[in-house]
Amino acid sequence: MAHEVVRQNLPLFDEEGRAAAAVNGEGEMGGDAGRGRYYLPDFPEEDPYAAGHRTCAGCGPAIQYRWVLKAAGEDSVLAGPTGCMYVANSTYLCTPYTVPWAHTPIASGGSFTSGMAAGYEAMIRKGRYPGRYPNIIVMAGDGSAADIGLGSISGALYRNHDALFVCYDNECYANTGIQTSPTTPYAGMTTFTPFGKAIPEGKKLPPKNLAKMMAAGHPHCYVATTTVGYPIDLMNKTRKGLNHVGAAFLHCYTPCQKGWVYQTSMTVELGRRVVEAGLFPVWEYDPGTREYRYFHPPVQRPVTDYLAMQGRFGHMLPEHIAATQRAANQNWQDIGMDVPADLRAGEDPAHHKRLAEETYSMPLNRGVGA
Ligand SMILES: Cc1ncc(C[n+]2csc(CCOP(=O)(O)OP(=O)(O)O)c2C)c(N)n1
Ligand code: SF4
Ligand SMILES: [Mg+2]
Repeated sequence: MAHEVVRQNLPLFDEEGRAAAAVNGEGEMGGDAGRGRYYLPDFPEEDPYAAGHRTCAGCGPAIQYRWVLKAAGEDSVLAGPTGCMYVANSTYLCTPYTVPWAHTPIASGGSFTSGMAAGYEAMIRKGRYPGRYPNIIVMAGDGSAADIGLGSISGALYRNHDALFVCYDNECYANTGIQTSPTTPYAGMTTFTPFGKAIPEGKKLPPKNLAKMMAAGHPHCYVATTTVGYPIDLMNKTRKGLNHVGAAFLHCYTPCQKGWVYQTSMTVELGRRVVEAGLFPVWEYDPGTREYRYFHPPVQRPVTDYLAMQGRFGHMLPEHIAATQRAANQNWQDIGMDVPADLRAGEDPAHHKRLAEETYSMPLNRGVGA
């Protein structure tokens, strides 16, 4: 006799005024739009990713892991391909997980997770596993999900296994010493893309559009992008992906303090600024209607507000900043937003040269001449 596979249905958190709306610290619509701090009464107390890991202070992937697992809850099983979030979370006799977790080779996150999903389905049908179908999640780095393990994740999405496939994107191969990956942004300095006389911008290529590729290539899947700057959005998209019967893919922007060189307290701030600078569009793709829904941030910033916070962009020349602003402006247009005049002006290298001279040259020259 075949037993029924009972699936979980996780309720969504109230997002009103938290992720998308413009709210100030007092909870009112205000001038410093979208930058409030919020109390979430239904925030889960359970912490399947507990204290006790060994990631760097301010590690974005660790924040993402914690929130994804808070949203998923205790009835979950987890896989982690090789990368920082394998190595730093599985030191001998020390682990932050309170749920079952397994390491997979970097190339096999998708195939391993397919096997888990098919295994649970079969065991439940045969009456050999008494529980509900668990939340089956794999969280792979960008080196794994966008590069070495891309084929195996694409295969799992294509075959539509009922699991959530997450890419925690710290825009580099962090664990082996901050090497470039396909999602490293244009001009992002890594140990494999140093800047110098021959290549002053460091990285020459634009980042691979991983999530759009996943949505276009696997239109039956729930696909979404998010960042650690929007915790409720991240947790709700986790739950939507898990509630979707079939494969779901989540691409999450997660700053790497060590690789990007910024103040450790700025991880969540960067998660907002990258969106407000137009460099990481946040959206979700609904496989039912086959439509994209784009988040329109209430603040639009010049890319310099984002770049200036990180040492990995410190070498950029006016022409490189202008090229980055052009890419951001294209993103604004692609998600249906207007490009304000000051951001359009930023497409001209002379604009940045002028700004730099106004900001630094006069006080510096005065100091030297005195
Ligand atoms: C097939 C294979 N090639 C290379 C490695 C070495 N390696 C271990 S971790 C790692 C970095 C993975 O990068 P990513 O997936 O982005 O995770 P992160 O370290 O950034 O968290 C690499 C290249 C490996 N383990 N297996
Ligand atoms: S190197 Fe980056 S991704 Fe790895 S633990 Fe440190 S901050 Fe996190
Ligand atoms: Mg990485």
